[in-house]
Amino acid sequence: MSFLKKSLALMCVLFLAKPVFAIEEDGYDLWLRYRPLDSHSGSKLAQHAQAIVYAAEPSQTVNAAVAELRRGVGGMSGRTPATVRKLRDGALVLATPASMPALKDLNLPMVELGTEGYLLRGVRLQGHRVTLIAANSDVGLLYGAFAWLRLARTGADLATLTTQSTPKVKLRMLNHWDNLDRTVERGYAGESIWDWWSLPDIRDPRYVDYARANASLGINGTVLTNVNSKAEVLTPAWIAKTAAVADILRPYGIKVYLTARFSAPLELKEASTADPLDPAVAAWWKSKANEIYKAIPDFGGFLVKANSEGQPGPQDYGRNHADGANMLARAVAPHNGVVLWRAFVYSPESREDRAKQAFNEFKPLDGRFDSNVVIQVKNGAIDFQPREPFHPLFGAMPKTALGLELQITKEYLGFATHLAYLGTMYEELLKADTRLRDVGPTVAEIVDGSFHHTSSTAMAGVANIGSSRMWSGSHFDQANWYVFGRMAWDPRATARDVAREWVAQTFSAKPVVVDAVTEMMMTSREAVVNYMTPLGLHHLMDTGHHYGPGPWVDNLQRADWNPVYYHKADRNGVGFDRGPGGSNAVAQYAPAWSRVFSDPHTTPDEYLLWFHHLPWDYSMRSGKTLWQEVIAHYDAGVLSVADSQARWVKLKPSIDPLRHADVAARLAVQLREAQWWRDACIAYFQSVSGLPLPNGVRPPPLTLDQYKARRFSFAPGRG
Ligand code: GCV
Repeated sequence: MSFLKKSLALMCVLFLAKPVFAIEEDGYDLWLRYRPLDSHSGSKLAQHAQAIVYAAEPSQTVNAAVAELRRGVGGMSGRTPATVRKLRDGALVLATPASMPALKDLNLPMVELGTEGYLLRGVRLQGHRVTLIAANSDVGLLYGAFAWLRLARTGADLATLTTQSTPKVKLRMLNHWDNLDRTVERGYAGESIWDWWSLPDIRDPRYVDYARANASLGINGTVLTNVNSKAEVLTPAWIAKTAAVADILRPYGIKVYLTARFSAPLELKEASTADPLDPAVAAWWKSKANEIYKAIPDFGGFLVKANSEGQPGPQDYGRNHADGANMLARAVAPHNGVVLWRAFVYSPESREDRAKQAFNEFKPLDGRFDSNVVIQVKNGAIDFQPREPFHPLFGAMPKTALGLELQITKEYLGFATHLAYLGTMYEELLKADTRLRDVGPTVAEIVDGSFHHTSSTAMAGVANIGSSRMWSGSHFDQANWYVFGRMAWDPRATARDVAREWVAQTFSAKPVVVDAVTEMMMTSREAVVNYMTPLGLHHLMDTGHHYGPGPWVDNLQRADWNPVYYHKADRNGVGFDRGPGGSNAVAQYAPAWSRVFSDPHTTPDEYLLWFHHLPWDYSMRSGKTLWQEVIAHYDAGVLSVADSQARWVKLKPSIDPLRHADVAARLAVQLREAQWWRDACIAYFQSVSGLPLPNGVRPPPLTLDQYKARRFSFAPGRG
């Protein structure tokens, strides 16, 4: 063979060996990519979806389900199924008892499915072998269609399919912290997705994709506006804009909600007070609710932040949270609306440990809220820190509907630049045993209502969605939206399973990719805890933007806004004493936990400095001193990011170049910033402890003053 021929042959081999990615992916398609399967899998898939059958006149929701199935099957197999009315072999059949009376011959467990559940099963129906997607409602069919596509994408055997699922939580909601000027408080994904200026006339097609993505997870409600939003959102112009969004989301089973500023009647100059017990105020809210429901008949209701961080509330008039919540609840009750009233409260005047205040205010009100009020409680008692013990209100209000609020956007876990998969954090919380009995209930059993037999159940996630092309600011942050939705549907889902299915749909279903990326995700949150706030430390971030370390900050107007309030580090030790000799926050937990948390020797290491102030030479379970252990955790956090970075490099041949490069760039930033957190915190704690660094520990490269001098006027996410 001539040299030229040999070179050409070699080039051909190299070209063929290199994976060819059909398109550069920018992340817009999320986990709903439906890229072509290999030809064998593609034709197997097509065999099970030779046509889509719906036997009755389709609603908008059924049309959405059919369109998704056509898009998905077409994308994955190259063959887009026709939509027909009559049964045929190999069809995918969408059926409710109303659309197909013959369903009853199959003796399916339809009652178990409730109003939103679905069932997927290969059956013989009137002589035809078909795959059935059955539900009691159109939205159940839509959820079933998405579930079937998910299973197809993740390699399930469609021939032997038999599965059913019902959501365990009734309200599965996103909370947008989006302002009316399109800034997003704690948003790291660009401007608000809601283009308020152009609504209601211009309806961005992206809203439909937003609805599809949420429906694919079973999310059925969205609060469009920030809990700190202006009262203006309740004026006619905004109601019209909200109605336009509601029209787009409705076919996907998603209701819209708005935030209600408690002082709205006063601020809009339509009342002389906002006192909830004043009949004129109650009448104002009633008429406002009527006005909204006229425009949006299925409006979900209001989310309220009251008497918290400067927001107005019933306490401004000497009333309590129940007075305020019930007054609003009565305005929406005739329309089946709900009031989600947040328990995230801490007072500017109180000198009580901030971690205790919500419990102190809400626990005495147990049983005093109307049935359409849900008290929305953050996962922990401070504020979405990388790790917090579960909020003591879970289990403490048996006569009240308690909803769970999680943060999907990563205000305290590295914004959209750090890779931190929150599935493990959510799972840790949901599985936490409240120990009200010898064993259980878990937080999940409180939240899904199974323990206290509550019917109004809710899980809300503070959205990480913006107008960024990749929606959540980074590819991996899409996984946090995804896992929130999957766990709101089923709080017992595991972080690992959800990660695996997300990776398979988002990057590739090849085991080498799924295994490696899942591993990166599963270790990522613990890495962040370690390089930011190990061993129960919390609230060490810098001021305002909350970007980067600021353990030295001690000059903010309110004591409980300062990191020094939380770590209390000095020459003698570190940590917040919440035991019986300290703030006694431990007493807010069930006695079994209270005992465990009262003693540093029984407190789990991960909560040690949350509950105890301990000397630097305190002897840890590992045999190290506390000082050595703190440093070891900081180092472990940095190392873990480096490991993930190395794993990602190896995946280069299996991931499309655009997304691979973007993630690689972010991991490089994360490694640099993990190092920065580690160095700055060690420099600070060393300055207060006066201790030498243990042998072999690398000293921070800069002086403490140099870390303190860093300023970030450009950091995103301020409200
Ligand atoms: C929407 C924290 C955040 C605020 C947020 C608040 C809340 O304090 O930093 O941006 O305000 O929580 O949950 O209300």
